[in-house]
Amino acid sequence: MSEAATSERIGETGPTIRHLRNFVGNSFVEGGRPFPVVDPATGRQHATAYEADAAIVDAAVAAARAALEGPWGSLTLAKRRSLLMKVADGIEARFDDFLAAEIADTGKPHSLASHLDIPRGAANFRVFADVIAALPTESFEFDTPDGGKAINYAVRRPLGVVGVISPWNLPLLLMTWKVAPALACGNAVIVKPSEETPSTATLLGEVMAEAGVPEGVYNAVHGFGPNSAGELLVSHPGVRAITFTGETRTGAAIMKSAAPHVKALSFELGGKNAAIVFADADIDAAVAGLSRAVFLNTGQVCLAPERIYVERPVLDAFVAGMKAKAEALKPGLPNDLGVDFGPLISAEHQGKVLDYYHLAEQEGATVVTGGGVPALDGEAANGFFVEPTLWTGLSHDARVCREEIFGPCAAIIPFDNEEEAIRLANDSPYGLAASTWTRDLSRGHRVAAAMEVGISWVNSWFLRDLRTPFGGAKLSGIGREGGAHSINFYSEPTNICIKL
Ligand code: NAD
Ligand code: 6OD
Repeated sequence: MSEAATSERIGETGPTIRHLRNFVGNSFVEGGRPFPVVDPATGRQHATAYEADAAIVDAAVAAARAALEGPWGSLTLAKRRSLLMKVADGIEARFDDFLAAEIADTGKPHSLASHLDIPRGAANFRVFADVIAALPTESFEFDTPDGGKAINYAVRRPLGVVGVISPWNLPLLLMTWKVAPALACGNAVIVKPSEETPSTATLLGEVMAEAGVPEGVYNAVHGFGPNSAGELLVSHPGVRAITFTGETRTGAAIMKSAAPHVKALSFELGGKNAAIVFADADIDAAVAGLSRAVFLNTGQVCLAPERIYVERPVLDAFVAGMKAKAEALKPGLPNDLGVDFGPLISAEHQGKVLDYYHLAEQEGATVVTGGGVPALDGEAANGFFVEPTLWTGLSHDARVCREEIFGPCAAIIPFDNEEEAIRLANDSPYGLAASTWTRDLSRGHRVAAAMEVGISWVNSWFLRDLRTPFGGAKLSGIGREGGAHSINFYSEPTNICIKL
């Protein structure tokens, strides 16, 4: 890394504005239009990132290609796996730097980033280093028409240069969830993190270089979507595949840009997830589990339920329990003692969520709690906070119950029987996740399997085993990642048929 071109140490504290350069071929490169990166907890700029132009994206693609044709392409699986483990070690060795970077970009509470985001960043590399080692390839022996025998077996080749486009809600977690399996399969990647949260992708560049990952294997370009780094990456003829997490309509735009080159696509998109609480459920457990589900990361989790269907006899008890949990949350600055509720990502997103809060009232909601902006002192007074919010009295057909809000809010709606609950939960253009709460084992299996979603939890939510298929049905995605599913996406099988 050249001295002049490295980013300033991201872990520094204080009023310094950090400079987040594009990372190409294991160096931070000069150039690109500067844009501000804002701390959502205070509304203040904390960094300047540099928007990659066509020349920088071209350079990243060239570096990635050179890596594939050079040392990376000929590395043994054992050496690749060992490098992935070193990257995981590197993230852990610089845990505090990653924590500071993620907190500065997102404003999320220290307790959340330190327990979820950063540990998962490291775990993603370890898990996929193990998955790739344990995965068998298929093999079939068969009788040939001439009375002889032949054997088929498949070998996996990398796809080539993979573009990773990630969102702002769990920046390091969601980016490494794709980078790790892509590298395990021997690809080279170009990451385009969200313009709101470019810090940890930049820092990961430093860790990759420190771990000894060859030049060009990991590149990070900054910028926006349309007419910017995102679109340049998606439409680049040298990029073979795009793996994307974000909004459904962005996925549609990416499909269009990728179409002329018939790129492989993996999409993890938006949701309008349902939870179902039966009268036989452990209501305290349902309240604990679903209050976490609705409010974790200020509701900015794609899997969060924004519709909760509750069997009528336990409606009042459930609503009272959820209200108490919402009102116990403490909003504020990420590092302040006891703070467990952060801001939304931007002033724009705060405006969008508050518009839905107003719409809910216009659509006839009873506001159980919240509905506005919390009164905060000091620096947090300029942060992009909203109150945790619950509604009753909304019709299942209300816009608030059909459109993804991506905020800390949910509508609680009564139902009278299992069939009605299943029908209401499935009546959505989205199909990402569901969460069913019951003590009846048979009902748990039955209802979970009836959900038209990619991930169906029973008596839990966001309980993750990274070997399992992850993705969405309907408008919530294309394909599955996780375990062998990731390896299948990030590699190209070649079947070899040998006449014996
Ligand atoms: P977004 O779609 O606005 O942006 C995601 C990324 O795409 C960003 O890096 C952005 O710069 C880039 N982008 C935007 N337009 C582009 C274009 N035309 N070409 C190339 N790149 C483009 O999403 P967001 O606001 O960052 O994230 C929130 C959304 O992500 C929500 O809808 C949420 O449900 C979804 N999400 C889904 C999952 C999942 O696993 N299914 C996980 C997290 C978030
Ligand atoms: O846990 C994961 O692997 C994952 N992709 C989570 C997505 C969360 C959405 O916000």
